[in-house]
Amino acid sequence: MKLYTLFRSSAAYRVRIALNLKGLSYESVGVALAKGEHRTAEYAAINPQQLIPALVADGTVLNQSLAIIEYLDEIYPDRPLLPPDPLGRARVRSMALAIACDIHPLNNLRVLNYLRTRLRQHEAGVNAWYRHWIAEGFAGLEKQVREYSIGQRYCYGDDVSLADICLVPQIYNARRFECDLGPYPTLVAISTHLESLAPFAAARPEAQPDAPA
Ligand SMILES: N[C@@H](CCC(=O)N[C@@H](CS)C(=O)NCC(=O)O)C(=O)O
Repeated sequence: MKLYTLFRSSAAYRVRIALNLKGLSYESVGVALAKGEHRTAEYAAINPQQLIPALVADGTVLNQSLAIIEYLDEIYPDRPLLPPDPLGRARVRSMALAIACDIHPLNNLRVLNYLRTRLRQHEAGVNAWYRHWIAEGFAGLEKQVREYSIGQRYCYGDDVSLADICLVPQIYNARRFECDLGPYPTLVAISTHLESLAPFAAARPEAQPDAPA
């Protein structure tokens, strides 16, 4: 398998965690967003949505991190990433989608660049935007994990799931932009536990081949 990735891309980080949880080896191909490499015709031929990640698997290209992860979960069902019951799956997907659909897209590079260039926002305004949407999303998630987590080790129950795969990269982003995580002690406790697990640790940005030395 070949993963088009960037060390600090949280969507790629999700897929790296899932690949590691499934014990699948892959080759990393770095795509430098800051240099606009995802905007090239060459990359558009790989991923028509021109975002990362993209995964080459089984002779085809997959995109959208959650679609990739659910595909991997179906093809490699050992160590499932979704609970066995419909209610559990709905709750895990609710938390994963809160991050992947409601927080992350608002703080994506192209959105921040639009604020900077077209709307002429200075860096303080961009950072305030970033922190606002993290706070909005994390407030609801904190309540959910308090209800669903057993022992503050995983977002749902007592096993790793798609929600955990989405949480850890989003906490990384929040720390990178110096968001106040004080109001979300359960999210932080869960993320700290997850970060100590080998599949998560191997996927962290600093451990990637395209990370700066
Ligand atoms: N919903 C997509 C989001 C992918 C995405 O936005 N990736 C970011 C990096 S984390 C990207 O390629 N951004 C390029 C840009 O904003 O121009 C997924 O989950 O795969």
